[in-house]
Amino acid sequence: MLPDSANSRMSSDLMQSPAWQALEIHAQMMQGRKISTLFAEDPARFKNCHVEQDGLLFDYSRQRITQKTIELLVNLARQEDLDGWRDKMFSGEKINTTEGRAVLHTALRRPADETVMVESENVMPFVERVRQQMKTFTEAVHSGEIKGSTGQKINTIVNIGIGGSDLGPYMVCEALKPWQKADITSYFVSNVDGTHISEVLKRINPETTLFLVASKTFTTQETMANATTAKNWLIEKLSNEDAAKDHFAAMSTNEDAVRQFGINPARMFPFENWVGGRYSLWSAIGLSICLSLGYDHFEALLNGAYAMDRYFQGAPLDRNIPVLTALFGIWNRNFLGCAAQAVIPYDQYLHRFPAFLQQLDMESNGKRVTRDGEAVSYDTGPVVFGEPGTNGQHAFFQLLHQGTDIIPCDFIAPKTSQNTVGEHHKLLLANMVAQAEALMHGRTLEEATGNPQRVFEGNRPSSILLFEEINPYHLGGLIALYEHKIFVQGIIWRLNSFDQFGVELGKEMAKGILASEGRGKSDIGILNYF
Ligand code: G6Q
Repeated sequence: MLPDSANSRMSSDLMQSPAWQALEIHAQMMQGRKISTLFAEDPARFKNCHVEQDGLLFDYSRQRITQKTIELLVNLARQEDLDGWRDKMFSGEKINTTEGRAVLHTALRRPADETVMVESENVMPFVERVRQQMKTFTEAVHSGEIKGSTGQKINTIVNIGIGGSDLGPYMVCEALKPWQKADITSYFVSNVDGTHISEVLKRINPETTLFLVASKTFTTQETMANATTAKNWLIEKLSNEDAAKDHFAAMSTNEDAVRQFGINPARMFPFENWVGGRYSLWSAIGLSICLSLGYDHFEALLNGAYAMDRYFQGAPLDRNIPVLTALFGIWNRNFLGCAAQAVIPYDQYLHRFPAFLQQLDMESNGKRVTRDGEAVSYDTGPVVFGEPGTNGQHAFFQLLHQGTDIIPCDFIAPKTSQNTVGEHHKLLLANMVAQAEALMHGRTLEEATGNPQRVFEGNRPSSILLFEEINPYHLGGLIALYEHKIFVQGIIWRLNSFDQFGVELGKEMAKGILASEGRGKSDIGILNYF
């Protein structure tokens, strides 16, 4: 039960609250303030506006903020009881109220000897049992102890899943390519467009392939269609009705459906409904990561995330990287009016990170009703998009520099590259810093020798996240950082970040349309042309 003061606060409008009002007044005072002037006024601005933590440097000196802004934003977080909500999440309270579920992706990376209670049961023994199941299976596949139905060693993994059961593991496997097992090739199939599975099936050998069906519900239309196609293909190619039992595994919460599909229950890797799809790469859904990279690297990923969890729980709010990134996001969205957020990794291996983050952020906080069911009167989650630098520079950065919208950027880079070739890494990092500086300084009409087309208004905010290197440990930390950023923003916007009713309407309508096919003329014009 929340204290009374909190209850009365919840029912009043966030925008009328003291902390929000103080920020409104501050925002008026900050109008017209230039980031470059803030630098000129404080030669130690970089020193004062960065945090170093466990191989990560967070430079927020190019945000349009002062220490006062941070103080007021922290007040807002306190007013919304961030500490209390954070503790509730970590301790297994059912903060996903619309679905009546705890939110415990953080339990998946905790050491086995810790205790996390859900409905008076410690979930850690279950978490550890599944981790051991994943480890044993991974090692048996790699050693050749587990073979295909014709006795051949498995050398190909095909993960079939979509949304949260695809984007996370796929992004991680791409990001950690240098750790990929030399004798394993991994594919990820998600789209119901038959092209996706067909292009993979063209390239693989049924005798040496293991299909992983990743689906929390095991009812998702796209995944079941792709899994069925894969199963039929396998049976036909191997002329063996039973082949699926040696060539399929499942990661799911739905044991009955897995059994019905014909997958050996011993090859089912379970997880619980307190793991949301987009937060599930740490669970059994990460089996494709284990098989692609080795269990030890999956463990390092978990450890990196766990270290970030501990830091998020313990660091003071005004020095806490996930909290600060969230607060700057709130400042930019609600007080500077920025409707989008770009995420630009200067690391080719992170090329799927923006796509992963799009789901994590937009599915979590793309909502217009509070956790109490009231319509919000303020803006919530921004549009999140990105591409790796430097590619993005030659594409949409035009709009970032000279467009009519101000779009804050997060730049992410490793200090050390996994591939030291000539001067490439120097060039890469120089480009990143140049973009951040150009966004901030812009170019005046005078500097542009009177040519208005060449004027950049500047004063556009950005942050830099600089990692020692992108390895399994730091990638775990990076993902957890963004998970917590999104959590903090959801708390401040008073949302339930852990449901996703917005993706369901279209799914239901697709079913209806499919069922109506062949029943004569449709009211939906385009259908008459299919
Ligand atoms: C994620 C969403 C969604 C989900 C997919 C796949 O948070 O809920 O992206 O992950 O729809 O669902 P299944 O894992 O149940 O197939």
